[in-house]
Amino acid sequence: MSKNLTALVEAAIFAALAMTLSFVPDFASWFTPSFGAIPLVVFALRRGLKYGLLAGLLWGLMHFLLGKVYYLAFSQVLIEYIVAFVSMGLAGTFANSFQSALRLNQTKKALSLGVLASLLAVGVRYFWHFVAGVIFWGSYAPKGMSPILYSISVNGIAGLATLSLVLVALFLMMSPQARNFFLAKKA
Ligand code: 218
Repeated sequence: MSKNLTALVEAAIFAALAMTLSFVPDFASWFTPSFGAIPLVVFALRRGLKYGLLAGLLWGLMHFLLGKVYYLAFSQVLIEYIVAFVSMGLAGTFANSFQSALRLNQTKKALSLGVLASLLAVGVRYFWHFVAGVIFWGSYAPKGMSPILYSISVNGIAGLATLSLVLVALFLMMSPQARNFFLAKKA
């Protein structure tokens, strides 16, 4: 198989994996972390920005296929299921430097780049959920609470919880065997 085709197939597989994890029940309503962020960040660090963005897009689109979309308005759905999910691929910005550090056994440097990648991806994604929260979800705020404060609390906590999951996974994947999974790109 050509290299591009392999990466495309992997993007579809990782988007599907992320989507499977989106079926973890919302045990904490909108505070529930996004487990699918783990495979998405791992994949983006393996294949880079272009394929990472594609996998994010596919993950977002799968919500439509499987009826997992919370619809309040067209622009809200666009922001929360396309823009926000595509943003997860931004982790791929650091794929080259991350993989170079791994190849040189600079584990601490690799981990720092991984943290940066996760922070960017999860941060930008939840920024969009925050924006949508202010504009569209304000009526769900407790009585007397401003939509901005409500959205910051909900999406801030969910974003931080998601980031924690991704960071734990990344840390575990620094082991000498597991780290090889990241090394898909040319040196
Ligand atoms: C305040 C608030 N409540 C709910 C939402 C909707 N939201 C939040 C996070 C993630 C997702 C995508 C599905 O996992 C959605 C739709 C919000 N943005 N703000």
